[in-house]
Amino acid sequence: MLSIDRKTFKIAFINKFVEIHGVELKDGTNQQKYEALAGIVRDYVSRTWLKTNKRNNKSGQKQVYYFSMEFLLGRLLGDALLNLGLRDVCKAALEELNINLDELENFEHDQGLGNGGLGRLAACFLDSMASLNIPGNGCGIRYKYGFFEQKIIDGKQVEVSDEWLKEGNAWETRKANKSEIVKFGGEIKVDYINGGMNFTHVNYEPVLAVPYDTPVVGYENDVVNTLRLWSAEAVSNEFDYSSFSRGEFLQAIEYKNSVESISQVLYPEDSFYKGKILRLKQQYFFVSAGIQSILRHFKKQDGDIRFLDEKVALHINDTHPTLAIPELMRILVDEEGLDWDEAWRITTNTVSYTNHTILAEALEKWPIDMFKTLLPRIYMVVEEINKRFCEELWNKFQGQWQKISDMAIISDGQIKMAHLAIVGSHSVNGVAKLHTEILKKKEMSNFYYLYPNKFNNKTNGITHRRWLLKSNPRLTDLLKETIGESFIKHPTDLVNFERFLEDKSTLEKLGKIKLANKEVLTNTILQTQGISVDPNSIFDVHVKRIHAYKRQILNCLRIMDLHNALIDNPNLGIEPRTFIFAGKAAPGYYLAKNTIELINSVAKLINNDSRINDKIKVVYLENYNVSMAEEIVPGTDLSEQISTTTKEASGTSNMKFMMNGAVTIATLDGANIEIRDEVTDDDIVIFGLTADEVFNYYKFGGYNSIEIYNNDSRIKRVLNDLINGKYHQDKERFRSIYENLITYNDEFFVLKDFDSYIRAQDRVNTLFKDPVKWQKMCGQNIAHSGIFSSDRTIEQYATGIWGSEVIYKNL
Ligand code: 26V
Repeated sequence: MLSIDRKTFKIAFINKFVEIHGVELKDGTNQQKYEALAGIVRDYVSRTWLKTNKRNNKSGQKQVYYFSMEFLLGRLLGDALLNLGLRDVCKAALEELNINLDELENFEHDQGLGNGGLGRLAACFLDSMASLNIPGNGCGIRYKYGFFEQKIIDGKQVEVSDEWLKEGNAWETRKANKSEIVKFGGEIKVDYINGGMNFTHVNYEPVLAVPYDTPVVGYENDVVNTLRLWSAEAVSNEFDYSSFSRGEFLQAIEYKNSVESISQVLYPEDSFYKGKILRLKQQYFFVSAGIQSILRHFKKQDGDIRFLDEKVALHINDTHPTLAIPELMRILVDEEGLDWDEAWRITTNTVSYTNHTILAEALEKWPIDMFKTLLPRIYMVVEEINKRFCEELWNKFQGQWQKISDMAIISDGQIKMAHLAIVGSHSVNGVAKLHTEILKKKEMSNFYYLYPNKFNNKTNGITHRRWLLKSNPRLTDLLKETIGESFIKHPTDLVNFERFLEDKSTLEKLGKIKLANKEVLTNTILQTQGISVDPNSIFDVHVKRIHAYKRQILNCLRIMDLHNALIDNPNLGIEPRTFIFAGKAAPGYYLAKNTIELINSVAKLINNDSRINDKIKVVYLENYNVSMAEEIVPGTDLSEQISTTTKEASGTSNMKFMMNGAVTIATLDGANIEIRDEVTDDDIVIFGLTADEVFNYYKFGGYNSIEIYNNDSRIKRVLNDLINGKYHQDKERFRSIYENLITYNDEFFVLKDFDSYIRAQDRVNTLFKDPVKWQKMCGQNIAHSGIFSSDRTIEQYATGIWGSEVIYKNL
């Protein structure tokens, strides 16, 4: 932990400001002040960073590399200050200069290099690895444009590119001298030498992979790990100049553009797999660069390649980095000269894989032709892996041709990345108990039968440092006051808070904290949306990616129903509620975009309906991102986790809300089940179909949404309202939603769960009426949230998968 006093900090800040901007502080803009502040924090971090690297090199401890196409970091300044233990000093020093730290922090652009849960999980894991003193590094892509910015115009989502690097990035360091070459296309020349085969890649297109390193600061422990993101650049000497000299100017420019497009933009889809060649290029690009640099470093430290698996763990976040398996094989066999079996032993012992979804449409499968043309040598390696795997299957499942073809890595003209990931790694994990059971018993049951020991569960987690200490200082102070500070290093100590829940004054304080956080949110809603909401109303929050399976439509339909009920009976005994939505839809996902438009139309009608006396309000917050979540979560009363059971692998916002004392309304899906197990049925509101019921419908059929429509007058009314012009002068505007529910038999059981959801919401209404009871529920949620810290998750990965030591104590 750094010990820097206020005065030193202040002087360092002023000096930094002048140094980088060349003007006096009093003449500077807030943007410039932010940059100076980030600059000094970077300086403080750098010293520890260097020390950590040196220590790691010396200790020879196992290194973990977390490969992910996405790292959704959000802002870094606040986290760095918190983890360095400098937040209070910094705040005080800036105050003396009449600068407000919270305001300055807003000048940092969110680092939005991820779509949602999977990318944010990677970011939480980095924080936990550093804080637990695990030598763990991230490896990914430095997209020039992150996840698009969402504008809501006339109620509709419009995508705008995210120019997050426009003002520069204070945290990254370009390491040009650590660049690697990644080879695409071309042909493989085979030579037979001394009875062995030698493979040479010729006529390929080289791409220069340049790493940018970002520090990952551990919590008050003198550890700074590294996130390495790769940027694609043209290999200048070899290509540009030779082309220039031959007068092939355009060709040189074309080459440059095509190369740079690789790390240009993050794909904004997170559930519909499309076999885009550029995405395959992105995948090989960062995996190959990452592995080459890991091995280069390993050998520089005198590592013996035959013992790689003892010193290195490579983790792949979903199937996106699966090419790590054939790439490592290629290097071990072609470049290191190991025989296949030894290379295979090392590779499978080194690689482990996490699955994050069972949605069939998200499974990655690459067409052979595309794959082979782009990655000719890698394709040969995958073919060999497949051949040997199929031999294993033939021995095990003699005559069961269908099963063998179902399990093959290459079949139907495609390469199945999940199969390659399972076969080529020593561990396959799901992200919540139910999800892992579904993988074992259903989605991957054939593989589970073959390799039962590979499969394991690691329920997700969130870093309580960002999602409690940083984002909810008021609650953090109350917790410190009551249970002391041990929960910071041992989050399960939050359970001590349970004892204080009999104490009226603690409950009152809890209520006041929530109100204060809701007031902040109220203000943001007014500033950004021009809607005035009542902070004393129930803040009922549904924020996440917009997807049919997450069922924003179910929520919207019950709001429409509630509005009907209020019109019919203005004296309806409901607590005032503010319905808050936020989230982005994939640009090509029509139904999701239509859902956003519907919510906005419903909001417009309800917010302007004087008959209901402001009892309910609906808000759609534009451009949901990590920083916005940090503001919304602490100000939430009710957390909506209402996915169709079996579809949400885990969910992580459910954990964030819980930790901040929101009550959850949920289906028994993903980690909601484990949250229920922690707080018991008393302190969560559960509704809807169970997993078994859903599977039974899949197996035996029998669900008929029209029947429900015909038998439930409330449903009939709200569904008819979708297409009778009530919510849009163009009656056809929401036709797709209607058709989805009626004509296409409601794939996600929205109508089936409708009644049970409404009754659950009625229970919420009753509970909220009794503030003492409600605050107790909130407190119970906080007290039992410790297990959902990603420190627990990472400790399980470290001991159960990676074989790395976990050292808590400060160095
Ligand atoms: C999938 C695909 C498929 C094709 C195209 C691009 C693309 C990009 C990302 C993904 C990942 C989707 C899976 C995902 O985000 N799963 C979420 O993972 C969270 C962390 O484990 C988990 O909490 C969520 O329940 C799960 O939906």
